[in-house]
Order: sequence, then structure tokens, then C-alpha cells
Amino acid sequence: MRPLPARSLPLPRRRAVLGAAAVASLLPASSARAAAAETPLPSDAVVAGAVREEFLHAWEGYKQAAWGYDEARPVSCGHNDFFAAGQSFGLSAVEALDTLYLMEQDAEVALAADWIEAHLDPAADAEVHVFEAIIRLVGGLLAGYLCTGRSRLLDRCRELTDRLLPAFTASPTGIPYTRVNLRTGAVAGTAPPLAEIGSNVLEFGLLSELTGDNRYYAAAKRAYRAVLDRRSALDLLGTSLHTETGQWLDTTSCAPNPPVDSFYEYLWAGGELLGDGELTGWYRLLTDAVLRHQLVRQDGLSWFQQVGATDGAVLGHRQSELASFYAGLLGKGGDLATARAYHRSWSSLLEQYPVLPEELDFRSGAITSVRDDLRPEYANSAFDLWRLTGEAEYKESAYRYFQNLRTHLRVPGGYTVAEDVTTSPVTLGDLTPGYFFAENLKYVYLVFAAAPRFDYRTGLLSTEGKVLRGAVRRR
Ligand code: DMJ
Repeated sequence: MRPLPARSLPLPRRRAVLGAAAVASLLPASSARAAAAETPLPSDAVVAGAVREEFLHAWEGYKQAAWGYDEARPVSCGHNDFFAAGQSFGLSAVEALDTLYLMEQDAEVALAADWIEAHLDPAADAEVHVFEAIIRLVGGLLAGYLCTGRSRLLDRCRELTDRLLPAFTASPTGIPYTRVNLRTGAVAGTAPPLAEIGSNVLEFGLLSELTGDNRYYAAAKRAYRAVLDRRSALDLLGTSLHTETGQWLDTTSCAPNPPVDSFYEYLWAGGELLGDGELTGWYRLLTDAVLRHQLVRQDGLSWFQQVGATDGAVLGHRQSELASFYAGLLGKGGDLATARAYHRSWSSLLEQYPVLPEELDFRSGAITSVRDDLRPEYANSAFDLWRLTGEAEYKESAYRYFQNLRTHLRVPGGYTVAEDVTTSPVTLGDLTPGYFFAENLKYVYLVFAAAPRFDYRTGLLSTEGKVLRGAVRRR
């Protein structure tokens, strides 16, 4: 564990390519803009081209090391089964589909879609993680269908979702089981955290719209309602619930950290995508409570503490890197001031570390997890805030993120996770997580590419970066 100086702004340890802009992230907005202006970025077209090149570098790495398997091990040239040992769903190909499409790589889209249609087995004898299967596979197939119009992708998606559905329908409370065997429908796992209960309303709602079958959307709403019914008098939620008894198993409100993060994201996004005002109302109710009880302003930075859901008592100061997406969500939800402040807190941490560590304790300054699992969340919020404001600061964030990734996590076989971001050089691991193909470089690309296949006005991305609205079909 490597302590940050407690109770003071972190001082820049390194001068990155974007030196002035990096320093600017510690300054008030006006100074930030002035400093950033002194260090012009390359042209948008140059950056977009470089990002596409890096995406294709990782994609080629996957094709070389792990084609047809879930994930590549780019250092050892091996592969990883993500869902179940000995079973592959070609996860990275599914994750990459819409990114390849947005980047106008049509031959690669066809290659991936052909493989999926021929080999992805929605009835595999595998016990899969329901939440992961929904955000990665169901979402990926939906986005692939929306981009390409290939109806077999939608057929696969529907069959897979039908086989995941027992996790919801077999539950006496509506709170889903965490795992299901796709062949037998046997369910298991009775302690889902909130992200796993709620992060399905986008995929299920959209699938219901596309198929005219309301069962998917109904299951998602039932699950959400089961949680809302159990909120505290403070309008706070705990972390996990029992599928069968409906009792809270952990009453800590840890938003926006995992494992509750995207539960809140899908309330806002579900309201947007599905025109469901009830979801929007729930988003506002719960977000107001999180801001009231958990937002902490410390030394010019903003963080979210953990509190007891029933009494609001402070329980911890853990901040996961995965929570950095929340700046974008707050902005989309209309609270730009808090969104800006929270994003800037993460930018300031990027002054200390070449890539963001997995977790810190913001009160003590200690880094409590030195890994970086090639995370996309900071780029996600940079994209969201750039789209909302058009401001240079967020373009700078996206570019700096890209530069740091390319400098520190690129290997000849693609991109990899880091075991320790506090060493110099960074200690590398050996995995390209599937979400890398759906998220990290897609967000940066969309900032710089003026992508003709993305409708910047209406586009809506899932928690896994899948384009669920706003893909412009090729003529
Ligand atoms: C992705 O699978 C999704 O973004 C999810 O919501 C949380 N984390 C990973 C990436 O870090």
C-alpha cells in the first residue's frame, strides 16, 4: 500500500505528455482551461486515427492468441474462459462488435458476427453469472444487431435471454438468483448485490421492444421494485439482498462503488431509453439521498463515503476506481457541478499514478488496491462530460487517459491489466478483459472521431459501453 499525502492535494509526481493540462486538473475551472490551452492536443482526426490503430492492435492480439475463446492473455499468448471453465462464448468478439462497427471496420464486423452466429451456443451446459451474461452477451448481441441489422444476432440474443430468465422468474421475491445453468435452467446464488439486481432493465426493456414480448421488461421492473420497496426511511439502500427471503444481507450504502454502481446508472438510463418515468423518479429519489448522506468534500476534492442505510452512520471511506463513472452519470442526471468536482478528483489522482489504481481510502490517502484491471470508467465519465458540455477539459481527460494506457499497458500482444500501478515501470499482468473491446477505446474514439455511425444527439450506451440507441446504419 502506498500512502498519498493525507489531507492535502496530491502533488504531481510525473510530468506526462499533457503537462500543462495535467496540472490544470488541480486548479479551478478557469485556470484549468487556460493551462490546457497552452498545450494543444493533436488534431481530432490524428487522435481518432491513433485510437483506432490501438484498438485494432488489441483486436489482432485477441485474434492471434484467443480467437473463439472469451478473453486473450496477451503476454503469454493464451486465453481465458470468462464464464465457465472449458466453455467459451467468444466473449471478446461479442464485446467488440459495435466498436468495430463504429470504427468502420466492416470486414472485422463480419468476421466476428459470422463466428458468433455459427458458434455461440445459448444452450451451453454452463452455469453462467447472470449479471455478466446480460451486460456483456445480451447487450453485445443487441448492439451488434442494432448496428448490422443481422437478425440472427437478435435470435441468439433472445434465446440466450430466455435461458437466463429463470434467474428472475424462479425467484419468489423478484430479486434474481446470481447464476443459472443455460441448459437446465437450474438456478443458484442467493445474495446478489444491487448492480446485479438492477443492471438489466436496458437490455431487457429493449429486447421487449424489439420482440414485442414483455416478459423481459416485466422481470427487470419486478426486480427494481423489490429493491425500492426495501429502501430505508432515509431513502438509502444497502448493498445486497437475499433472493428468497428479501432480507438485506448487507445494509451498507456504498454507492457509487461496486457492487451497487450500475444499479443507479440503469435507473437514469432506463428512464431515457424506455421513456419510463418511474425509473427516472426512482433515480432522483435515491440519488438525492446518496448526495445528502455520502458526498464528502475534502481538500478541494469530492468523494463518496459509505454509510449505514438506516441511520446514515459513517462506515468507511473506500473509493473504487469503478465509481469514477459516476461523474458522468451525475452530469447526465442534471447535477453538473457535482459531476465536474468528482471527475476532477479522479483527474488529480492521475497526477500521482500513471493509470488509476483500483481503490483508495480517500480519508487516509492509502491506496488499498494497487491493481488496475484495465478499467474504462474514467474514460466513460470524460466522454459523458465532454458530450454534455463540449468543454476542452474533458477532451484533455480522454486524451491523457489514452496516452497513459498506450504508454503503460500496451504489450506486443495487445493491452493488459496491471498487477501494480505504484511500481516504476508499472508491473503488468496478462489479460485483456472482454470489456476492453466494448468500452475503453470506444469512449475515447467517440470524443475525437465525429463518428458518422454514431448519433451524438440520441446515442445511449449501456454500462458495458454497448450502443443501445444511436447506431447509424450503413447505407
Ligand atoms: C464493466 O464490465 C462494466 O462497466 C461494469 O458496469 C462494471 N465494470 C466493468 C469494467 O470495469
